[in-house]
Amino acid sequence: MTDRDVTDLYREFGDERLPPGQRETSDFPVLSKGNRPDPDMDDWEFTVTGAVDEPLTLDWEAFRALPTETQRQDFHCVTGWSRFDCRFAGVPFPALAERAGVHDDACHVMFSALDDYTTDLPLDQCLREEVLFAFEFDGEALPPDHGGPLRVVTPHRYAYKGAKWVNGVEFLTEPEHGFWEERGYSVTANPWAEDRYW
Ligand SMILES: Nc1nc2c(c(=O)[nH]1)N[C@H]1C(S)=C(S)[C@@H](COP(=O)(O)O)O[C@H]1N2
Ligand SMILES: [Mo]
Repeated sequence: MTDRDVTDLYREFGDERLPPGQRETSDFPVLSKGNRPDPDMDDWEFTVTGAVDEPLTLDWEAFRALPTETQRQDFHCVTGWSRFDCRFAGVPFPALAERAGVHDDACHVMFSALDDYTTDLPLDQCLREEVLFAFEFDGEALPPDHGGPLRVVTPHRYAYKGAKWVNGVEFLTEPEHGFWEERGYSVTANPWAEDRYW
């Protein structure tokens, strides 16, 4: 498995690794809107729907057969803390997109999760190697509180863009908004531009 350090991606967006208005913490706080789901992995399914050539329904074994990578990434929460050097292993978003065959007119993505959380991002912000469907953190299975068995991580965006307990991706031809985006959080969520709310 390749091990890639993507902690320098901030250079694309700003001068400092720590985005403005953030403070660094060595903890990994847990932020969830509700209860933690506890899926039975024999029934677990991941779906890819919308503007694709091949809609997919993958069980855990099929999902884990996708290409994987380990990355060192930073994690920026919109409430003001950042955690440097998280090691996540997962499936890069572009690998999943390629497998499904995304239509040319797709421009946006909706992620959905087992706790009914949803979050959306423009497609070009998802088609990046560092957007991972992560199943491992620091060499161990991703802890349930942090979204295990599977979550999204978005080191170039505030962490609310990373759906914990993710179980579906929909490719959209028009933007739609997710749980926090409907409640006034930024759709773009660039930490170096402090796109927090709108
Ligand atoms: N499914 C789901 N994903 C979620 C959330 C949630 O409530 N449900 N909270 C989001 C928010 S607001 C943040 S800051 C991060 C927190 O991730 P953590 O609990 O691993 O720190 O998860 C995001 N993903
Ligand atoms: Mo958050």
